[in-house]
Amino acid sequence: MTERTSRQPASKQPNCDVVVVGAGFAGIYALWQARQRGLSVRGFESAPDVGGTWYWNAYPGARCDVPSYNYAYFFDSEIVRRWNWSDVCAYQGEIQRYLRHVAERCDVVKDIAFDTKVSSASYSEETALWTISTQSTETRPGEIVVCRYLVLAIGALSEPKVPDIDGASSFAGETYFTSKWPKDRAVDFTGKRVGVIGTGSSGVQVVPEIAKAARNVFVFQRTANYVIPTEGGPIDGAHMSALRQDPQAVRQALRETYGGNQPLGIGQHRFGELDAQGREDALRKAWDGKYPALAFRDAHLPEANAAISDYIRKKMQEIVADPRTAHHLTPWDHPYGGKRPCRSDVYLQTFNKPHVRLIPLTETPILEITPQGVVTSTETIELDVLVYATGFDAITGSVFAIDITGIGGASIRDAWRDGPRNYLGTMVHGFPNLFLPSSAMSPSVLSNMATLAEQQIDFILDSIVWLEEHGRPGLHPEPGSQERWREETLRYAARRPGALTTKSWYSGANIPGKPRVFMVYCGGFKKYHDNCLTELRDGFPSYALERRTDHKQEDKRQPR
Ligand code: N01
Repeated sequence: MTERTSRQPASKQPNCDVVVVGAGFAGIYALWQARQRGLSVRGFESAPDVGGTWYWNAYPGARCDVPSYNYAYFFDSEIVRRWNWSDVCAYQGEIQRYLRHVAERCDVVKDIAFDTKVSSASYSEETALWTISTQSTETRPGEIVVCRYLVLAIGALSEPKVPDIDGASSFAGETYFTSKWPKDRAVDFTGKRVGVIGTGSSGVQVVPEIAKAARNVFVFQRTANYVIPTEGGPIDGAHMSALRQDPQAVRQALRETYGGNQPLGIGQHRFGELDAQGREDALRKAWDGKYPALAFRDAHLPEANAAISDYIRKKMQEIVADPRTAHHLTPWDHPYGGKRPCRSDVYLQTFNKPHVRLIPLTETPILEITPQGVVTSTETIELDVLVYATGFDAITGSVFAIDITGIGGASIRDAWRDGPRNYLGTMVHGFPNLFLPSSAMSPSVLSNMATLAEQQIDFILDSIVWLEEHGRPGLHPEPGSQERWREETLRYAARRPGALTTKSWYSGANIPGKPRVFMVYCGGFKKYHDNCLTELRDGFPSYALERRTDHKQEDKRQPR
């Protein structure tokens, strides 16, 4: 593939109103919402089908780890009423089929150019338009599209982390990445010696599946993570019927919660209200209910969090038979929630099988990868297959993968050199009419991403309609608003146990050289949503409003 890098002269006429990049939860809904508002749209997606993260992460065992009846669209009651999930936590294939179903029902598939990667996006102050270039391939020339509004629904976890291990490319066996799993064939592990590097959510889900067929599985773990029970099996019929009675009420209610999920009502008491026995009972009840982190109403406070962390550590060690393996699998170095916890009822149990071995890299680090396998400080482990579950250049990686320039030709890579800056997690100063759903400083991965996708796209399209109605060509936040939002994000992070002290992708710590900034807003979904509503209601007091430079349309309001 070759990449078109030359900047195109700014066109004065848009080809369409809105360009949406990405066809996952947010992108599909953005295309539909834009059409509903009478705007013309174009969509671009690098994959051959819709799905976004649920297209690419097709590794065995990939599934949602919040209930699918929550992790779904609610904007269309008929979708809620007609779609039947086969499992409380649906697997990847079913979620991708669901997204295809919604895209077809909304009739947006025709708007999307698949197999098309957007390589650059540049804003012209002269025209208040964005020019988007797509990468040319051997069979197809790149395309230039000019639009008024650009929605980058490119996901927070879509730019895979390239492992920085010496000799990685020399490995002679089969190599796979959980984040780009082959779609055209089933990978056969039967009788093979398989190494898996990485023990985050992807590693935890894929290891038990590989262990079903492989001769040997070697799990290379750098940092132990919390693994808590998950839900599974058919969805309770009564629960689903209640939810289907009034999906729009549920949609509204989800936005009033902390995390965008239906409240489970598990932790009834505050930590301080209970004696030692009461705490133990609450912890056991929450563990049995599959949500140990909800044992107490104030589970986020340090004392309660410490009790929850200890309890989960104890339960994890009870599951693993070999005490040394159990010790290494237990996360001693950070509190619960410092890293994103994993959910599985089979991962820890897999280490009780004789052909599965944990290699704790804290004791025996990887020195290099050779054609034969992985060399650690104490041994050479020969492998037929190597699976990388090494994660993503989260949140900013997908943004930097596109060459984005705003006012004065300023690059977003420069604007975010010291870490991302934006307002309400969606817009960046100096980049008018560029919208970034699921990006930095939004509730993103600490909330239900499907609830967030709908809420953010509603906010974005409401903002666009406001601009149209008020004859304003451009909107972007004031620098002061960004700073205020960044401070608020960091203030909430400081209250979250382990957020600022744990090495995690939440703060860019998994990528060497990446600025360490906590990138997730943890003030809660409701607070976030209320902030968005206030801006809309009050006419965007925290934003700069651009004027037309061609003076064709007279401004009715003074710019702030
Ligand atoms: O990635 P991760 P992921 N040598 O970054 C290790 C979502 N998700 O793909 O912790 C050795 O969590 C790294 O070690 P360390 C979810 O939000 C959801 O698993 O950096 N090891 C870590 O163990 C999740 O949080 C679901 O020390 C190396 C692992 O690789 C996010 O996606 C399912 C290494 C990476 O873990 C990312 O999850 C899957 C190296 N050089 C994903 N480099 C659901 O269930 C990295 N590691 C919904």
